[in-house]
Amino acid sequence: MFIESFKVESPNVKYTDNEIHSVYNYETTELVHENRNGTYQWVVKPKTVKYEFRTDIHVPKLGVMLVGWGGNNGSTLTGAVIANREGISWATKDKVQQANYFGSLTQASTIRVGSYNGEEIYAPFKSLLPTVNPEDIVFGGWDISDMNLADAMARAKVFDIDLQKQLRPYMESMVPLPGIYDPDFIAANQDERANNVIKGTKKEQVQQIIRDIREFKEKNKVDKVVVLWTANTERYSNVIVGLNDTMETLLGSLEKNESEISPSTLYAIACVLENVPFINGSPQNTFVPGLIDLAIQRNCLIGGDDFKSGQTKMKSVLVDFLVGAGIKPTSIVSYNHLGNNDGMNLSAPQTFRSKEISKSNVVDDMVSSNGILYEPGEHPDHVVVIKYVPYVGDSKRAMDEYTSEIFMGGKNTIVLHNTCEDSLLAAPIILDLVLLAELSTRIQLKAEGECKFHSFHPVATILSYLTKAPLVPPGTPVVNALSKQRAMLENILRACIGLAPENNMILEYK
Ligand code: NAI
Ligand code: DG6
Repeated sequence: MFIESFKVESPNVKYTDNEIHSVYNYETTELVHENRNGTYQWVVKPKTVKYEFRTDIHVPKLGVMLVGWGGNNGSTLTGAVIANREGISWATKDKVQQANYFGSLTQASTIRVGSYNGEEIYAPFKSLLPTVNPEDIVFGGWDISDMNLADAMARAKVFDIDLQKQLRPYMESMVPLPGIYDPDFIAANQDERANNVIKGTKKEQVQQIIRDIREFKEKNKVDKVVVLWTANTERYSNVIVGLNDTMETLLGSLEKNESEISPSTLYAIACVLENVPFINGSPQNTFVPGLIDLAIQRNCLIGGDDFKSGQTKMKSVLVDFLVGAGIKPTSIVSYNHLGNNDGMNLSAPQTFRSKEISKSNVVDDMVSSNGILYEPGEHPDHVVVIKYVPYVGDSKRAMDEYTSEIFMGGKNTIVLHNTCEDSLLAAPIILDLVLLAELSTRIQLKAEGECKFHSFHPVATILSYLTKAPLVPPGTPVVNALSKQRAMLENILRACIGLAPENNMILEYK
């Protein structure tokens, strides 16, 4: 059964006019590897840590500035939110289609609240805590192409033509601000698109981005801004001691106009200096160590990398299932072909390499979780191929072959073929990223023994469900398995309203 909303009544939870305050017992374990009577053994000690959470319930008026606003993802997300807001429906050859948010965790998924009269009760994910309504977001942003959003939507060829016609009047007047362009970081084939660029030194470019954010905020009367990179995939920046390895060297390199600071890092510097959350939806290492250092020093949220939309999402489900079932994946081969501008940009070896890295590291945690199947250091063969095929446009084809060793030397091969518009997978993920990033900046926590409440670590691991290569603070485990990432996010939000983690034990019926 589905319910729209609920309220928690507990001595551990207090709702005031300003916040939800919860006291939460975090049940965890402490591991000790100790010498007992001459032999080392692992000892596991269950442990409870008391936490307090405070969530500000004032939902701000939110501005979202997309870097690459005029691209396929940017124009698709903007059009989709308008279509939902305006209640637009359109004729397809099959039926009259209503706008929806399918594919968005926050807008279209549910959480289990409990059982009632023998029935499982579910509520919207977004009913856990007050979140911004997507339809209240003001969109804006930058693009190195000056095309207005209506023409950009037509260029993207993602939406049905009847929908495009209805959206055009809303989107014609939306024109991206000039962007930071450096041909050294993206494919040469993007050059003819770059007719809307910020001039000047790198420092001047950062200053312009800061001015843009301030003016956008002022003009649209928004309380908060989140910036998200959905521009072209860049090549990796070289990480060099003295250049970008610390906050000081990175800011020093900015002063010196060093060529190795990528455009995405420049936007990120501007955002962190302005205390505006910055999310990277592409695979490149925007967050060089110096930038992470800067974000930590300034306590400004950063999150990334690379939207986990299709093939990789499936991989982080399937490999988790196989390894969790005691089956040993030994070879994973993933082909993609696509014909949109992203595909064209990825046809250059350096940008492809960034994508290859983020698509390939995704099974590491699952493989290393099972020392029965894998020797230390052993890995499945894992190959990723991407080809540009203009004819298929945004309708990406992903083909995967998983070969595994099963019982008694047997072999199992699973083959998947997925076809769908890439931007229709990515747009709802962008929405979730900005909504959850905003929400997480309203949460404060304090563990027992800490004297002051503080925000989450600025490197936002809470967003990992939505990214292929989750950015984590130095020394933190990376979790790629999709079910664990979802559980982490959901259970943290549950803790904020004093609910236990979803443990699926259903003991009341055992
Ligand atoms: P797109 O090529 O259609 O859009 C990118 C836009 O960024 C273009 O309009 C381009 O002019 C603009 N741009 C490039 N450099 C810029 C800069 N420095 N400043 C401002 N604007 C700039 O690509 P699409 O399909 O929208 O994808 C965007 C990014 O998202 C790509 O990096 C892609 O790899 C990544 N991504 C996409 C996924 C999907 O399912 N669609 C999933 C995962 C990641
Ligand atoms: C080729 O794979 C193009 C890429 O931009 C991907 O479409 C995108 O990163 C989505 O990847 P995945 O693995 O999540 O489907």
